[in-house]
Amino acid sequence: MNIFSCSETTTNTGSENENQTEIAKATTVFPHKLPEEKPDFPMSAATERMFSYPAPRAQDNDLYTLFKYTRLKGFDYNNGDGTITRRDPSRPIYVDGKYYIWYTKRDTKFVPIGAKRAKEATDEIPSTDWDLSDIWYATSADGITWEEQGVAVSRPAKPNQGWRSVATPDILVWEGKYYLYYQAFNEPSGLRGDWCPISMSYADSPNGPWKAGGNEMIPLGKKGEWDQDQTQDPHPIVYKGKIYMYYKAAYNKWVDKWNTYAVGHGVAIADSPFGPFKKHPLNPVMQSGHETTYFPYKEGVATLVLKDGNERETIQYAKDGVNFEVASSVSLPPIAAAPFVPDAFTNTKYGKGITWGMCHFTNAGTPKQRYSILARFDCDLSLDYDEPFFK
Ligand code: AAL
Repeated sequence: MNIFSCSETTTNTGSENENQTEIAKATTVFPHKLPEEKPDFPMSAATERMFSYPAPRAQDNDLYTLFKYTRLKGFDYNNGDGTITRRDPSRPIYVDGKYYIWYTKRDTKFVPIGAKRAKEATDEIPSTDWDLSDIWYATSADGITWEEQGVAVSRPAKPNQGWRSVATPDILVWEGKYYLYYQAFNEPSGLRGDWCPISMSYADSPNGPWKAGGNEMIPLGKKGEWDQDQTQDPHPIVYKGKIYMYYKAAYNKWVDKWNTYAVGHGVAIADSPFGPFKKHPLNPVMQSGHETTYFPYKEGVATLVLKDGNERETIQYAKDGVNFEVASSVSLPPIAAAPFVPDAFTNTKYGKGITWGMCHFTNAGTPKQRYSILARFDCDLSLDYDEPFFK
């Protein structure tokens, strides 16, 4: 069939007349052998778009993958009664023959009552799954069987920043030292949305001890700015010789108007782990997704865009770490993905990508006993991979 002489499939350029002219010009039959270059004749929007992808088959696109999930061994959840949660893991790092991860751990007498009832939260009753939490760490030889080592950073005494909950950590290795960035709450999440800025603790060894290194590392935006209520999900990489800290802020979280809720990501750049982190003038650099997952890839940065927004379930790439474009769309991506990124902190000029990491599954348990579990994901987003196992 000559698809370009069919009136319904040609580009609509506006007026009836222009449209007729376009249709009249569209007489070339699209060839059976796919052209390598974009042809110079009128095409439908979908056919035009086809030439902006690296290959016709998604499977041949380096930034396409399927995901496989593995249940972890070694973590106890009180038989799933909802009183223990582990979620929002950091990226694993490999030190002295072991992988290390840090994560939010809530171990409370009661189960969370939910953000909408945050006013009823007490010192023992959490509002959300990440309220009344501390940052714990675990080690593993293979990324599947983990040994929980204990608390890395606990909630400081009231009224210090983070007294209510510390959660959602990620790690930076910089000049031989370790820096944990995490959300620090001074109120039960849900009271004013999910209000919190980011604090930092640092140590000479991944085993600690961790010293308080600063609060409001990425200050909240001024009233009216997109990140006025929260700077969350800190996710540092070393890029162009500097610390690029990607972070998240949600618009209108829990105002109960879901048509105005959205998630944006920004990047703030620093020369030292202690800051100051300077927000990029083009923030937000991403307007879809939820938790942050950014890794050096080729000369730029790639990101897994999850959960929220029109571009949810895509992998995107920015040659400059700032201006992201959709590279592929994926199915069942990991939530709160925290990949093992061997070159996250090496200031690589050509990022190699990722093959596995940690993630979480929320809403385990019954509706009244909700909690989250950590899991491992495997994927094929690495340039080093000779034998793709999913293609
Ligand atoms: C997430 C993250 C942040 C939010 C909450 C806990 O998965 O985006 O950490 O505050 O949900």
